[in-house]
Order: sequence, then structure tokens, then C-alpha cells
Amino acid sequence: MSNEDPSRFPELGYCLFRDGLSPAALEPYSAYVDEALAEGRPLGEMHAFVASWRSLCCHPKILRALEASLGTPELILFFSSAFVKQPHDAKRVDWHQDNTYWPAISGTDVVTVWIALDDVDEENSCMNVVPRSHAGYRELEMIPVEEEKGAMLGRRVEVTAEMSSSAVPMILKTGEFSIHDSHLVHGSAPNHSSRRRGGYTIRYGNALTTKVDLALHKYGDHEALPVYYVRGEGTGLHDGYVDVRALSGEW
Ligand SMILES: O=C(O)CCC(=O)C(=O)O
Repeated sequence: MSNEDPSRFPELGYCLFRDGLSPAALEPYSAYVDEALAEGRPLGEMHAFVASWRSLCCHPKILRALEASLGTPELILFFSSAFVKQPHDAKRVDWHQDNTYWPAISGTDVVTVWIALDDVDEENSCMNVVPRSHAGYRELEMIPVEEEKGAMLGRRVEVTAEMSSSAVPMILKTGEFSIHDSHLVHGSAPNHSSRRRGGYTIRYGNALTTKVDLALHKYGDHEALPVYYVRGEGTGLHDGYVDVRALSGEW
């Protein structure tokens, strides 16, 4: 049974939110993804480069869900990207923790919002999470993934049979979303179905406890990425952050 109660987020490390965006509101984003894929454009950090994606990251339903899960209204946004698998796509995401991929970010109140751009279920390779695997905020050993067709990430963590058998599928309708802790172990299988499977992942942190090394916070090797202050009373608005609190009023 999937957790839909944000008060259990600290214990379980994830939560599903059914009261998401309407499929109609997501349509332009979904079309953007299709166009980018057709033209071979990357699907990373759209929130920093395209105003409409930044607005999406400030949607009040998402920010309220984050506040309910993290227990604070003080929120920053620092990364985003789309994870898309076409029909019959061999791409897979091996078991991993997110935090070990982000040297610029440290803290234990760091999470991902995964918004479904399509209906996602086990047939079209929804994401799976291992509940409670964030407990103790351990950094598990990262094992390089052999170069082979399909791996979307370069490193993985080892998962016991007990962990994988307790994994929960993040089954979502278009516009619904999940939140998972950056230390929670998660991954997804190849898409064997004839349906596209897309999700937009947005990375946020508690502005009061998350540390961002601005010198390391870059797109690729060069371009500095802003840190956006998306919600709060101003307490967590540190020097160098970009205040975009007004964007949630656009919805
Ligand atoms: O979409 C997926 O299957 C994986 C996404 C992911 O690893 C993440 O959101 O951190």
C-alpha cells in the first residue's frame, strides 16, 4: 500500500499526492519534452532556462505538499530534469540515492518531486522506492554501472533481496506527483509497454538546513546555476539566492 499521508514522510521517505496538476495544464510541458527529444535537445535544468518550467516548479499544490512533507514553508529549488522512456525503451535507472550525485548540496531535508507527465504504472516502468531506506541518512557505497545499453545513471547501490521485495511502485496518473527523500533508494526498469513514460523531477531543500556550495552548483562544467527561493517568510533567503516567491501567484 502506497503512502499518501505527508505526516508519514519523515518515517517512510516518500509520499504520493493525488491532488496534482490537471493533464491539460501539463500538456505544453509534455509537448516540449516530445519536441526536445525529437530534436536531440537535453532535458536538464529547464527551470533555469525556460520561464514556464520555473513557474511549474512554483505551483502552489507542489509547494504545499513540500511544506507538509518537510514541515517547513522555507523552501529552495536547485535542480530539475525530465526522465523519459519511449515505448519499448531499454533505458533503466538502477537502484541509487540522489544525494550522492549532488556534490554541491548537503543536508538531510533534501527531496525530489516527481511529476507524472504520463499515466505511469508497472507496465510502463514507473519508479520504485524502498520505503525507510533513507533511515540514518547513510551514504551507501556507489558501484560503477558497467557500460551497457540502457543504463541512465553511471553508478548504483547494492540492494538486498529483502529491500527489493519491499519496494513500492509509484503508480501515478498524469499530473499527480510523488516526493522522495534524497537518501531514499529508488530506481526503475526498462519500459516494455507501448506507452511513453515521462516524469519531471524537481529537486528542493529546506532553505534553513540545506547547504548549497554555489561555486560547485553548475550546469555541466561551466554555467553557474541559480538557487531559487520558492517559498517562505524570508528567513531562508540567503545571499546569492534568487527570490521567485511571486511565481506561485501565477497559478
Ligand atoms: O524516473 C526514474 O525512473 C528515476 C528518477 C530518479 O532517479 C529521481 O527522480 O531521482
